[in-house]
Parts: sequence; structure tokens; C-alpha cells
Amino acid sequence: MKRKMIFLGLVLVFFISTLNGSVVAEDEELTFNDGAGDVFDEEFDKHPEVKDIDITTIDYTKTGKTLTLDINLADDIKKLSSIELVLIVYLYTSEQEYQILYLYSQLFENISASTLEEEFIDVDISGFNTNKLTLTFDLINESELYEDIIVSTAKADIAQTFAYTDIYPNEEFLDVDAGDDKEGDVGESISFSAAVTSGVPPYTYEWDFGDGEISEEQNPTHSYSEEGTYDVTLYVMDDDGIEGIDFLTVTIGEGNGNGNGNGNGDDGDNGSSGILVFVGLIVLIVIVVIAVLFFVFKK
Ligand SMILES: [Ca+2]
Ligand SMILES: [Ca+2]
Repeated sequence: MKRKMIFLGLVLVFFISTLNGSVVAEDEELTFNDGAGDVFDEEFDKHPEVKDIDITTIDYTKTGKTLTLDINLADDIKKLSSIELVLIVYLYTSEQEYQILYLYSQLFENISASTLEEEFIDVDISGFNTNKLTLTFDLINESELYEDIIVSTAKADIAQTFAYTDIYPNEEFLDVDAGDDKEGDVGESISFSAAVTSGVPPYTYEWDFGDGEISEEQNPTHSYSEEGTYDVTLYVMDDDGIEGIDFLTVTIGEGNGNGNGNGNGDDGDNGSSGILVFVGLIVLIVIVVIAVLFFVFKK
């Protein structure tokens, strides 16, 4: 859920609020190149092998007040035979802000579109089963001119977590490494280290330790007061405002684990030795009794 919110937050980063006052109605024909091979997963790792939601180009054609968006993909969307597709388009014109949410799954097919001022509009969609999804709808006013667009595609699993995403315009992410998963005990001081290998220093860091505590140090230490599994998130921003993110898991066991562990171990060994001696004595007694009986019967 947190990762989904981060994804949505990244989309909103591109929110453009400036409006200009142009009122001349004119037709527009624009093409936006996104390129292939830039689909990423929820940890922002690239997956060039995922082609069926990979946006390559977006053709924007405005004729009168009718707008057609052709979203070209690197492979046929029909190969998404048993999964869910989410398509989100944010379109900013000189006068309006539009949001189009398209959901497809085997269970339901639904599209909703609105201006961000809640005025709902009708959208026709076609192109499913091809590598070109087409959205057609009428702008509120013929005079609206293109200003900005954000298009994202996502393949989601049954639990509706985003497994793969592509977005236009391309996101720039910092290369951030939060290190390996960690284990520790309650109260133990655990060291964290952030590594950034791209972008423009200086960087700002924020570690969210998953227990409500945060640190703004690059290499903080932190101790946990309860056992459990904690999802730790590292956010980094460079001097140009480009962001990066990485995750790791910390598993915290019982407090004083080493001391108790050794103590229990020793106790266990003592117990086992005692039982062995006891069993040995019983076996010895039984052998002696059998031997005595053997001799008694022989006589
Ligand atoms: Ca792409
Ligand atoms: Ca992209």
C-alpha cells in the first residue's frame, strides 16, 4: 500500500498548475516519444522484457474539440490474457485538467474520465488486442491547447499491487542503495548506510525505519524496542530535486537473544547428559537382572 502511494505521489510530481490565456482555436498534431525497454517494477528496477505495457509513442491529435490519443505499446496488449491493466492519463490543456482512469481485467472492464473539476466526460476506447490503445473524447472547449500530459500503464496482480509500470514522460530516478536486509535483537544498535551513485550532490536523506521513527543522516544507527519485521524505506533527493528510493527489511528477534540462547543451550546439554546417564543406568540394571535370572534358572 505504501509503495502504491509512492507511485501515485511520483505521478503527481508532474502536476502542472500554470494556465495561459490563449483562446485561439486550432487543430494540433503532436507525437511524444517515450522509448522502449523502460518498464520498471515497484522497487524501480528496469524490466526491458516486459513489453506489453511499454509505451513507445503517444500521438496527440486534436481536430476541432475532438481529441484522439493513440498510446502505442511495444507489444500487443492482448498478451495480457489473464491479468489486469491500469491506464491513467493526466492531460493538462490551456484551460482544463483531465484525468482518465481505465481499468481492465477478466472480471470487469471500466473506464472513467473527468476533468479534475469533477465534470465527467465520455471517452471511447479501442485498440485492445493490438499494440495501440486509442482514447477519443471531446475537450470541454474547442479553444483548449495542449500544455502537458502524463500517461502511465501498469500491470497489477490480483491484490492490486502494481507489479510493472511505464510512464511518460520518463522518470529520472537516482541510483540509491539502502544495503542488504538486516537482523538484530530488541535494543540492539543497528547500522544503516545509504549509497547514491548518480545525481548531483549534496543529497538529502530520509530513513523511515518502519516503526514510526525517522532519521535524516546518511549513515544512521537505530534500535527497535519490539521484536517483529520492519519495512525500512530510504528516500534520497539530490541538489536538482531528483528523487530516489530503496527498501530493506529488518527482522528483530527476542531481546538478549545471545545470552538466553547460550544458557538454554547449556541447560539443554545438561538435561540430555542426565537422561543419557539415567537410561544407561536402567540398561545396566536390566542387564544385571537378566544375567542374575539366567544364572538362577541355569542352576
Ligand atoms: Ca516506454
Ligand atoms: Ca517511460
